Amino acid sequence: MALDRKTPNDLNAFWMPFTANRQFKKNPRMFVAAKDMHYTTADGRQVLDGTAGLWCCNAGHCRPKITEAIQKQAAEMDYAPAFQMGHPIAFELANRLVDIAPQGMEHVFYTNSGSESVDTALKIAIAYHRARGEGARTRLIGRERGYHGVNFGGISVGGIVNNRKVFGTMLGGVDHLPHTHLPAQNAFTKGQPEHGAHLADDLERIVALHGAETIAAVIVEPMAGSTGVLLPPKGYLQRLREITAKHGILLIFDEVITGFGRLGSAFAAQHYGVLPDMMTTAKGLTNGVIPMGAVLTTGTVHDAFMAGPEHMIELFHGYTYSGNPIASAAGIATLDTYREEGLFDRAAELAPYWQDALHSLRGTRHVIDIRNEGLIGAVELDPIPGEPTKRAFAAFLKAYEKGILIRTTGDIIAMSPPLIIEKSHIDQLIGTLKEVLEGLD
Ligand code: PXG
Repeated sequence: MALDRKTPNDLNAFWMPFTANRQFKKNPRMFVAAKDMHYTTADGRQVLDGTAGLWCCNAGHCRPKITEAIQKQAAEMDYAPAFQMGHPIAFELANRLVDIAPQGMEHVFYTNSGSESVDTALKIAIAYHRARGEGARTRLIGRERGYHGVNFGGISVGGIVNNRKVFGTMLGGVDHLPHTHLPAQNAFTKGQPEHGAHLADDLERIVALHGAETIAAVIVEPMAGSTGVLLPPKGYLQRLREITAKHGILLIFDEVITGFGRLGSAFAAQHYGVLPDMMTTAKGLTNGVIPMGAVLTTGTVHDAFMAGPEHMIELFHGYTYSGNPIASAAGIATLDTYREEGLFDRAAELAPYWQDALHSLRGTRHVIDIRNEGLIGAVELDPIPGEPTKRAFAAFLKAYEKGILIRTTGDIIAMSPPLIIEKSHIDQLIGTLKEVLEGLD
């Protein structure tokens, strides 16, 4: 009974991820239960989930079909290897993923997280070129302010300075495109901004600098989430696709956040109408319930490996838990839930209401920009001079007190509610946030 255990005895042993540990442990915030749109706190309060956990519980919390699938699979076959052995459920999930993916995405490589999906995709990119006799193509191009998880490949191509700077030299041979945030031209744009497609042309400069024949892949989030919701300017992704194709460079979309309905389509690739060569996913794949990620590749990428003697392993890569049966069961039940409840369409239908609600915060104290797409929104605050992040974190704490869960990064408040959200919840979320902001120093 989770609710009986109001406070664990000692908070010292758990070194918490991406957390101000000392501050948290002096004044802990604990969730002990969740259902649909709400968390229950240790002191019995209901908190409206404005962030789908960490952008992952797209179907809401403790959904019966997913819970039952996990229970059933745990009792039937808990674990089976996927190296040189198989189990049907992982194949079934792969087929189901290909069914909802953009046409051309034909294969699925399983991982356990977004970070592993990213590192897997980067490795596949380099090995793909080598398999085709272009072994000099080893460079990887990311983008400033990009978030691609926390493993060494991901932080190397990533562009979030705090996630990189204390971790040494990382991967060599990496370069970065400029980010696409142009507040002077684009502040308060609803949806995709007009200005900035030309920033994709910087890839031509990078190609000229290094030589196309040394570049394996470009990886970007089609919509940058973690850095504070930066949308692709109109035409930007199309231009990236054209330039990468022209130079034989693979294009990887990191869809860890944008996958599974967040923007109103299964994937951002469909939403924006641009087909990459690979897509990295995690989070919403299992509704966040069991750790699982997947890299989707085109037939061309996959088929390049299917040469050589048939008894040979084609790709020396994989994880003990790749395609774990319980995770696969959770994945299938999650996709069933999305489909049966029409949640991707629901996100698209609610998007205009969400957009209007968010932009009603324009003019509220401290607000210097608002950005949105699908069921994602960001409200950027004017930082306290000399004390960046402090104002947004104060908003987060106040919001939690008032019964809503938001996320902050720097001085940006990000929201990404479960796709089952009702209009009344949107009103509560935005109304409470307005009160919080008006009350801040
Ligand atoms: N790529 C992208 C685009 C992500 O957003 C990862 C990779 C890494 O996924 P894993 O499963 O290894 O964490 C992410 C993760 C936030 C926040 O508040 C975002 C993420 C994770 C935690 C918090 O913005 N994104």
